[in-house]
Amino acid sequence: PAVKLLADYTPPPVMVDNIDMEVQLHETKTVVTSVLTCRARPGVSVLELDMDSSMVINTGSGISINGAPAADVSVSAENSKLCIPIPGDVSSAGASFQVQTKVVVNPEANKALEGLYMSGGNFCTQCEAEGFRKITPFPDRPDVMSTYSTVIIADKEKYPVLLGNGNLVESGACENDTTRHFAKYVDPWPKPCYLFALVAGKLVYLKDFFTTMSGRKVALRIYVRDGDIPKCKHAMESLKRSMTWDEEKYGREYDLDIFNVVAVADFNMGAMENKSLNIFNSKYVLASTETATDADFISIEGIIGHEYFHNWTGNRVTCRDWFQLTLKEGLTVFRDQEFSADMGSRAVTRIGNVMRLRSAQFPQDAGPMAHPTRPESYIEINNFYTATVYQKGAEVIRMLYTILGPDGFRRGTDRYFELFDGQAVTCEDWIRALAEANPDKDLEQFKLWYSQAGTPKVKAVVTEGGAGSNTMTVHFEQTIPPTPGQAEKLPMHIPIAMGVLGPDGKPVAFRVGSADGEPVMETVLDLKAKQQTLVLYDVPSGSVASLLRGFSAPVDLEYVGITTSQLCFIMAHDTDSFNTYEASQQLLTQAILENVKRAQAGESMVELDEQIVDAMKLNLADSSLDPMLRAYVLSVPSEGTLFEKVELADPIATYRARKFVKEQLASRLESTLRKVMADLEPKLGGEYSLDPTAMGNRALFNASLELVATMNAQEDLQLCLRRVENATNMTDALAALSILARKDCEESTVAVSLFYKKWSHDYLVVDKWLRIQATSAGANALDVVKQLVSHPAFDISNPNNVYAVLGGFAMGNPYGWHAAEPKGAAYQFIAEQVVRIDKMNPQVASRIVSCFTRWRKFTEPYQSLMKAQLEFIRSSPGISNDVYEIVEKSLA
Ligand code: HT7
Ligand code: ZN
Repeated sequence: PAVKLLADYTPPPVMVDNIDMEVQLHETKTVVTSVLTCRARPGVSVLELDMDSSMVINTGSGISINGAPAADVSVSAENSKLCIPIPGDVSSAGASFQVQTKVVVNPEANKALEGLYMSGGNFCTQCEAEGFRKITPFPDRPDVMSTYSTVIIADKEKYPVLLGNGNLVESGACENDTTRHFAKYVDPWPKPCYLFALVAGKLVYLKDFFTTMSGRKVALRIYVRDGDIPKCKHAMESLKRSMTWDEEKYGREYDLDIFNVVAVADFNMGAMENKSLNIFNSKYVLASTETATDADFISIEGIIGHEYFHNWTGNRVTCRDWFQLTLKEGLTVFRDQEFSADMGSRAVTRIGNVMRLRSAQFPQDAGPMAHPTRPESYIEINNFYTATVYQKGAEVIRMLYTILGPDGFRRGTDRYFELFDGQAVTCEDWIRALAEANPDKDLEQFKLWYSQAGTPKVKAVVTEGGAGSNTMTVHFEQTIPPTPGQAEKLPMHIPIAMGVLGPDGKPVAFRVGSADGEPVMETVLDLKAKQQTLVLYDVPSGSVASLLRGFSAPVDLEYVGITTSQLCFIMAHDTDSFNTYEASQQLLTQAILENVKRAQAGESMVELDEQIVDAMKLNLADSSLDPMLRAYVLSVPSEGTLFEKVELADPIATYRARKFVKEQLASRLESTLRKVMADLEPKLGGEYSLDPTAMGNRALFNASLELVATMNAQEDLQLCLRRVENATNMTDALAALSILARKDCEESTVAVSLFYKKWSHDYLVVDKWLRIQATSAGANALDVVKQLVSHPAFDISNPNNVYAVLGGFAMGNPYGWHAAEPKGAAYQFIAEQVVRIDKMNPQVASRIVSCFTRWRKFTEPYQSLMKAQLEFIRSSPGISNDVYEIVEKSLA
């Protein structure tokens, strides 16, 4: 397959200023007629339109230019380009000309869920990144921006609701066929074709309105299947909060009279920001207390916000080419993270962001798929909707925010919109706008974050009294590991936020750089050189430095020589909540890794240090702390993050050591845990609330219950069972179910079956039930997963089901996945499923095949057995480019 290179970019030979579409919807034969108003660059004599082999086109009579049949039209060898010669008189002097095409497509046969397809009996579309070419021939690239008018025509009974981008300008019955009706939409804002959307079906809606800052009234509607309206309230409230927030924080107002959201059950990703017609995976819209967890409510708010924020960062200002994807995604993730932080608890939101970065992006940055936030080459762009482009991309924006400060950053975004509204631009353009608005800042070196892959490692050595009395010297050294295609790296610009805790645990006011500098409580060091030293003055002896506060840069920090007691001290006293959490995670990581070595050597494990137990007790018992933070501090690092800490990971020894430490926490903290649960109990009843404290209380109770349940006392198992049966909210029911699903006991069997009986009518809750089993089962997980795949509730063509069962097993259950017997049986099963799914839906298959990417990370026999399955997939006939790219790069 062809490799696309950023270096090969050239501007579009033909611009399309406007497109008029007519879409005659039929399940198997939809007819799409498009009229493109084009302008060719001088010297361009052939109009090349992207198309897809699945569409039927009559190159003889199906195409005309300025009303006359086009001559010598050809379709390129792989059926991917329609080549239409432009007669000389038509394109002379850059004049506009009109090209009409007519094609037939088959939505019902489209199981790839890209282009026009059917979900639950309704028509819908997904065009990002390159799906528009599956609907109509078009220069399918984001730097071709056009205005759109769309006439949608469909059977009136089966598809009463017809939705398109922009404003509805006309609708009614079709004159020539009374069984059909039409709706015409006009979108006045020029947009790239990946933002095109249409929906037709039997849908009902929740309506509301929003008055913008300039006083315009915008109609808001959320379209769902009959019966689901009561579950749309949270999404609607989130949408209104997003609209207000974007006005207040960025001065961005919504620009049309209507904003629609549609929920569909079959969707490859989370949601899509189509202009004024966002289409969502229904799991990110529908929520009620009974069916959705606290985490679901938070995700819905974040994703509704994310897609809405794209209206400015992505839609009004878009990407020049797909290499620039992080321009819109990194910035929009940063915006949604900040929105969530403002709506809930800032500290807790930040910890969640970093957990996600570390569990998904750090491994990617250290493996064969590592790429810069702005990749330089790809085979299939759908493979680059990655944690690096999204999550690391958001960290890049966050660092810019830290470097420029809130006011400088806002000046920069204002300048960005002022310069580039209505254009398709690059990451360089973004930095240019920020730099123009902040002439005192130099962002040149910072740009390396866009071009260098790999997680920088920062070593910090802290010494006291180095340059005189009452000083603290912090010496930093940065190294960036080699990544595919990038052996050597230049030092990066890394902002390191830091503070100091005095010997009494109180924050210290210190001076930076000279003894007569201004006293500050916190500073941000611009680490730019490979090695750099910072001297802090007025620091009392016995103080401890608190480094990388708030995780101010996406780096792997090694605080050389920090002791267990200093980490416990930070955990107890730091005013930076992120570092409180971080200290606990480092302490637990060290304890687990020590025991991994012992497990490998066949030695007995060492108990948890008394200091750690005491620090944990202190945290647990401190009811003045945010309960969610207390729950996070108690959380044991995931196996995935532990694997990253060693050269070669032994999954079984890691599992055993982690389990041991968890049991240690449970038994050594038992009385405190039980007291916490007893104190929380009365606060948990009453009306369900999404207030951060209420959510934190539930999280802390459930985290405590999970720990005490590791001791398998009958009364705790019974309590879990009762909670599965009687909990009035899904957060508590699911937490209890996941505790039991990990065990081999009577209560577990009963809980799993009664949960299904209770919820079999709700496909989103059934999805949770599928995932919990796939992620929780132990050594018999492969058998469990095989049963789930043949369960009537599982549909292999539904991405959510596949991600829940196959993704949950291969990427969310390290023990079950690696421990399956005979060794490698689970890998073989998943490889076979990948090949099967790839025939229907390459995007989903390539997400699942990523479970093999890090095969080199594991000890034998795991690595050889995983590699063998990659080779099996590579040799399977007809694999898609999507899967091929991941497999080939993994094996390289
Ligand atoms: N911009 C969207 C990314 C996307 C997507 C969404 C649904 C299905 C397939 C997709 N391919 C790419 C979603 C977002 O980041 O906002
Ligand atoms: Zn996005």
